[in-house]
Amino acid sequence: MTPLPLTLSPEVAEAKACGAPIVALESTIITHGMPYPQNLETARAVEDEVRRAGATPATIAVLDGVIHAGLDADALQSLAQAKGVAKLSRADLAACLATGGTGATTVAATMICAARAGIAVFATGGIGGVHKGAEDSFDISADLQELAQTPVTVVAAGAKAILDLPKTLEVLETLGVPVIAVGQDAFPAFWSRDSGLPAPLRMDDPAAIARAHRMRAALGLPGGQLVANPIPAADEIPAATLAPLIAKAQAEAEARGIAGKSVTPFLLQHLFELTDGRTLGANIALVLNNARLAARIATALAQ
Ligand code: PSU
Ligand code: MN
Repeated sequence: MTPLPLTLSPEVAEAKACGAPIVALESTIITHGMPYPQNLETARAVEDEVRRAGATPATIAVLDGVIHAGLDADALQSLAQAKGVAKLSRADLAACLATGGTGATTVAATMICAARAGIAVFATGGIGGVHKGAEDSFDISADLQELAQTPVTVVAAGAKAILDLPKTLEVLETLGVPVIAVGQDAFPAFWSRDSGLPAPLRMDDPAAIARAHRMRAALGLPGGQLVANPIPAADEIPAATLAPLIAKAQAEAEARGIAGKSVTPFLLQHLFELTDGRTLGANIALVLNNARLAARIATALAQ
């Protein structure tokens, strides 16, 4: 059998060897989700936040045909500055590895790589989901299917508010993915704390979330969990402020015929411009908040 080209950074290898808590982090948020240099500053700050909370960060990307779990400073820097980096989801991973390529991993691809590296907890900003207008475009993120089949607990501030959140929750329910709100009953909406939709489940204790992760395995169920952690109140942008801007960005994407992998990066960039950078500030705050919670869940899981 072809061996999997997977390498752990020294820090991650050591944590694994002693069973210490590890938190996976994705790289598409760096290459496609935020502009330079805030993307690099955020990637570093998120890693530091995980360390401060007592866990080891493992930022995941594919470099020259090898999956890396844990990136050194040079790799992080070059990914953050590179233009035209491939955005790798489940469909792209094997081809990229087989051809010696380089690419950033989405939530779906990061979950796959984390699972292969033996990492059970992953923090990001917001997962992909069902896009507005999906009844015509059929644009549904591969992140949802991945949550149904790969056993990683993903901490996110809900799904991005550019999405059709009711449909996203319906698909997650159909796929049997537990969606667990933390500290409130409502499903959060990325830059805003409340989507106006109830979350199917609520758990306020990281240890309970870790127990539920183990219990799924005990049941023999594949797949992970979506932990929906609301953005801190001080950093949120009210949903009512964003709604007309999201509609504007959405209309612009349709007018320009943006499709496929480009949709999410286009909408995020457009909202950044329409809010004079406010969405970026909120995005950074919510990722840091998710990193802290993920470290606590990973710590509970390691005990
Ligand atoms: N979280 C963020 N910003 C991002 C993403 C997540 O705060 O840019 C990325 C993740 O990699 C996620 C992807 O998997 O957006 C979703 O892309 P798509 O809708 O094309 O599946
Ligand atoms: Mn898509």
